[in-house]
Amino acid sequence: GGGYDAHAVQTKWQQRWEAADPFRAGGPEDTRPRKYVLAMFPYPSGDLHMGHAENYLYSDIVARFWRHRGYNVLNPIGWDSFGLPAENAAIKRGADPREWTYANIEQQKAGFRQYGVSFDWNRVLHTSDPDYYRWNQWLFQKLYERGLAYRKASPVNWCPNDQTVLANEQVVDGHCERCGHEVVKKKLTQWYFKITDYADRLLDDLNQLEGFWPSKVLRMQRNWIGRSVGADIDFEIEGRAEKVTVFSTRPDTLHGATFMVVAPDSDLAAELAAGSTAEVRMRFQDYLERVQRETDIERQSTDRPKTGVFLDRFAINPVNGERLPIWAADYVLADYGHGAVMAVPAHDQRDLDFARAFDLPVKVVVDTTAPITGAIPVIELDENGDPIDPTLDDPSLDDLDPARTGIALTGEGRLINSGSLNGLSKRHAIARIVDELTAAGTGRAAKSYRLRDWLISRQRFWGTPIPMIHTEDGGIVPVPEEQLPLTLPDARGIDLTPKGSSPLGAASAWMQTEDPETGAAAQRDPDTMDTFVDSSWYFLRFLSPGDATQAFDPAQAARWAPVDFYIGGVEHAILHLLYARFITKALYDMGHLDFTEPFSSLINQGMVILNGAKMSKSKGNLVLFQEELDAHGADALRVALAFAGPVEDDKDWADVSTTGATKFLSRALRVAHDVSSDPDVIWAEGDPALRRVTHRLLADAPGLVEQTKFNVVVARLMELVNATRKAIDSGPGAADPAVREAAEATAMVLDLFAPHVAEEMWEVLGYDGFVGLVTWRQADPMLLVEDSVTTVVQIDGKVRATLEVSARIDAAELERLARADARIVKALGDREVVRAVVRPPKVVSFSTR
Ligand code: ANZ
Repeated sequence: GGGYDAHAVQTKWQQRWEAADPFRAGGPEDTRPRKYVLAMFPYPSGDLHMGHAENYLYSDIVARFWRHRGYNVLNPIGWDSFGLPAENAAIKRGADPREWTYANIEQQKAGFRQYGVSFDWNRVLHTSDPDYYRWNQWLFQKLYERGLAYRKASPVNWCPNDQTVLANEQVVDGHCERCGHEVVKKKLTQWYFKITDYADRLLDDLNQLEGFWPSKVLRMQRNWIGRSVGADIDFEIEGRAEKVTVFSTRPDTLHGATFMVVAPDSDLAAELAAGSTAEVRMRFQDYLERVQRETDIERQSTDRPKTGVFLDRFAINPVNGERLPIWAADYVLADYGHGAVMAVPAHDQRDLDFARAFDLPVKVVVDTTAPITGAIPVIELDENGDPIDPTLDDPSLDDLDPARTGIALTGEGRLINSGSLNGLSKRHAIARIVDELTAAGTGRAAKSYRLRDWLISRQRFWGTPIPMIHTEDGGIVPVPEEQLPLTLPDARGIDLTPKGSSPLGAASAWMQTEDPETGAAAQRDPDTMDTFVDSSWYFLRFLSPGDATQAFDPAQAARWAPVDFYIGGVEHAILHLLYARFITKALYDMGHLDFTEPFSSLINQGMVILNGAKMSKSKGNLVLFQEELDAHGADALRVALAFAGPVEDDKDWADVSTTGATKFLSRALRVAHDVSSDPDVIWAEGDPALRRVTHRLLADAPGLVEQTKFNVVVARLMELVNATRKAIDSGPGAADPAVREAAEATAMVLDLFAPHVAEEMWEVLGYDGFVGLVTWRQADPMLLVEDSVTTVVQIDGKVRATLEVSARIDAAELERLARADARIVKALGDREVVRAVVRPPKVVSFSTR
């Protein structure tokens, strides 16, 4: 029992921090080693919520820890303040998205201050400030100069609810990542960033992050990039001048190709159909309309019946001159590989399903019953001891005929019916055919990726205007640098209701500009940038946030970046984290950075849930951060969350005890009040049992914090406070130096979790400065020895005393302890020791004769 006034304590220390600014990162004159700690910056969608409470607690624990360990720590905060929720809220209330956004930011700032987060408040940024998004525009133009930003007309993902296009990364299982509405395809001309140029590096560099990033995130990024290795093969087309190239991961099966399939929604299909009969054109058109209503997920589903249209056109197999009928079918996607495949039904299940549906030939070219290694077969014996013929149960190739079984032969085997490839294994056959195609000029080794270019145009208002001008003659030129930032017009007077095109397009005064070269009338680009552009480089802006001359200072980037500790939700595994990696590499290539990976280590925190369920407004089960803060104070909330379980796990608020945390904090504070020794008392004295608990915490906590086992550190702190209480009440008492030592260590380690109470303790203990800046006390290795042993002390062969000593004690120390022991001193009397035999840690033997 017995609380403490949490609010009085926290207000007092928050005011002192605000006045003294102790968490400001050191400048260039600071010679300490540096650490850059960052939690993914918040979106100002309203008050802070429990997810924020968790995320920024964890990064603050790490920041505070590194300060104690002697580092110059950068722990900045800013706001990801462009985006749809502000715009939707503004539309609903007929207000300005700007007002809504900045009011929320102010509220969140106040929330963070009340929560006691040790941010460097001198570096605050908001991505919706013109002096931030001006550098998005710089980045866009730099990418444009290097050919990494370009426009193309293409079928894009369109969210009918949000009335804007989405990047592939923002489509989750066919639905809008933001609002959950089903996404449809729409053909539009849009701006793209050429992330595919970086596909190999984005994939290969993941190896460097192994062990430093969650393996789940690494796996998701690898799958998302989705590199396939194979060959491009060129097929001649009857009645067409140009060849058609297909991508295949199995060029070894080229002799088994029996038809070709093109994506119905590709330009190629339209052209092939146009060159065919009137009947084909009609049937193709009908089919195309049907396919355009399907989602990619439906198209790739393996269990729906295959559909398609024969185009009455033919391709020629480059290795054997065979005529292959060309079909259009929805299982081939327009934007993968080349939008066309050579169909090998014997060895590809989708092709086989199609061939069986339309009665197309199936030709086996890999004998999957033929052993491909030189391994000696294991011969089994039957009950009579006779060898069982291992081939007896094995089906023959005839039994496996895919045309009859409907099962494609996708396994390993030896090539047959394939000319020069016959007898080769798959691997050797692939190498051979690639060589042969290369020599003949009809093919080459190739890779294909799942990754698509990043579509960054958005048809919404509250974002960075795209800094490009459309000239009268249809040309595109960058907005001249001296005209940047190209700022948003006042939202009032603009109809923000989503209509499928950008509201900026209707702001006619804003849209009108002139061609910077000729002065002729020209139009601005009406779209704004995806807000993931803003967050792809914000960690660099924190390093020189006020710089009006450049996006970031490369010298500061060299000092601080990459980020040492990054924390955020797993929902960004692909989106933000992939984009930030790409932009970092692009900036590296431009010579602005000396590193290629932005985040050296990454942690995904779990969620705060309630009674096993995700919290949400609609379920009415929200635990409100501000209410918890008001009820229990920052420290109890922080301790309760840190204690609730491992960082990566979900924490069920129903199991979290803020009351328990409050009790613990008042006990800790009471210990400090009870300490009656002087501040200048010497550590290294006093009750060894308590000292051992203190020093074990000092020794273990660093490793535990580095492994983000924060809950274990809190448990150990509780253990120390209990041990101290016991020492005061029923042990050596409050004046024992070990009690002061324990209280001081408690304050220092508690600072990671409950900084206000920790500062209060420190002051009560008689110190002036902030405990948040105190250097970590070194643990005494002597006190860390777990096992003590019993030493026997003899005088002239008779046992006179036993001692409890450390198992690792050395001979000199053991002899000193034995000679100093009161029983030995008494037993010796005035006799003189003429010989001492010391065998640590078990025996000391004194002889007096
Ligand atoms: C012939 C072949 C024979 C294939 C065989 C596979 C097995 P991943 O691994 O996903 O990269 N393909 C190529 N482009 C396609 C497209 N636009 N839409 C649908 N399928 C496409 O798959 C590569 C394989 O998928 C390629 O290799 C091609 O079929 C098909 F026994 O070529 B294969």
